Amino acid sequence: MPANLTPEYLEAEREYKSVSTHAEKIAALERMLSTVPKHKGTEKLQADIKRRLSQARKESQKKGAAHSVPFYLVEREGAGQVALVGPPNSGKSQLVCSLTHARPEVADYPFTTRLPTPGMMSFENVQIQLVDLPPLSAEFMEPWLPQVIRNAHAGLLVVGLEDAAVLDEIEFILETLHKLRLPVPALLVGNKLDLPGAEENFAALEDLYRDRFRCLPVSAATGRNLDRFARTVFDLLGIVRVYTKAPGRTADLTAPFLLRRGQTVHDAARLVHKDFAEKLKFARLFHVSGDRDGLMVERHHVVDDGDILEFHI
Ligand SMILES: Nc1nc2c(ncn2[C@@H]2O[C@H](COP(=O)(O)OP(=O)(O)O)[C@@H](O)[C@H]2O)c(=O)[nH]1
Ligand SMILES: [Mg+2]
Repeated sequence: MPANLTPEYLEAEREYKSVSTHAEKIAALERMLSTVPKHKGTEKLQADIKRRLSQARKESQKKGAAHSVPFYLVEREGAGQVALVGPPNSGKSQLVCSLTHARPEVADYPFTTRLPTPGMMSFENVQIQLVDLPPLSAEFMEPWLPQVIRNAHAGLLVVGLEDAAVLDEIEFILETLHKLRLPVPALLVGNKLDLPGAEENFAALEDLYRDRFRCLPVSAATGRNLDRFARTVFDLLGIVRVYTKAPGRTADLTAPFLLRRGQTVHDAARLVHKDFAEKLKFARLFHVSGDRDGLMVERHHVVDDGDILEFHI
C-alpha cells in the first residue's frame, strides 16, 4: 500500500464505515485525520477526509437532524482509553477515585454520575486513561453512552459482588452491547471484595463467565488487587513498551515508545524517525530484564514488551 497507512488509521476508517450517527462519524473522521500519515502520497486522502468532516459537521447542525443526542466524546490520552461499564452502584466511580486523581462523585444512590469523567491511572512507566461512566441498566441509559464506549480502546464490565441482581445486570448489559454492535468487555471486574460473601459470589461468577472474559475480584474501597487490576488492564490493551539506546550508552527507561503487540523493529524505528526506518540496516536487541545481550535482529523482527533497541543505519 503506497500511502503507508498505519493500523491506527485503518482501524479509524473501519469504525467510520461501521457507525451511523453524525456524532460517531465526526469522531471517526477526526481520528482518521489525526492518524493519517502526513506526506505527499496522502494529500488527496487528507483533503477527502476534511471534506467529509466538514460535511458531517454541517449535517449534524441542520435543523431537525438527529442532534438531540448530546455529544460527549472523551479525548484519548495516554497509552489507552478504557471505559468503565456497569450497573448503578457497582463502584465505577470509586475505582476511578482510588486509581486516578480524578474525583467523580461516589455515593450509595444510583445515577450519581451523569457525565463521562476521565482520569489517568499509572502502571509502571505508562499512563492509562480510565473513563468513569453513568450506569448502563434496564432503568435508564444516557443516549450518548454508546458513542463514548465505542471510542474507547477497551471496555471493562464492573459489577458489585454484593449485588443480588448481578446476573441479570450482566446479561442485560451484554445484550445491550450486542444490540448496539459494541465490543464485548475485555474484563469482568467484581468489585467490593471486602464485603461478606463476596469471595463466594466472585467464584460463582467466574465459573459462569471465565470462558467469555477474564475475571478479576477487587476492592476499590480497600485497594485490594488494584495493582493486579492495573497490570491486567495494561495487558489487555495489547501494548508493548520499547526503549532505544545509542551504542555504548544505556537506555532511558522512563520514556517508552508504545507499540501494539505484533509490531516490528521497523515500526519502532519509524516512531523515532522516518529516516531511521528507511535507512535501517539492523538493530541490536537488549531487554530491560538484562537477559538479551545485543543479538542482531532485522527489521521484521516482532518486538516484545521491555525490548531495548539499538538502531544501526
Ligand atoms: N464495601 C465497598 N463499598 C464500595 C466499594 N466501591 C464502592 N463502594 C460503595 O458503593 C457505592 C457506590 O459506589 P460508586 O463508586 O458511586 O458506584 P457507581 O455508581 O458504579 O459509580 C458507594 O456507597 C461506595 O462507597 C468497595 O470496594 N467496597
Ligand atoms: Mg458513578
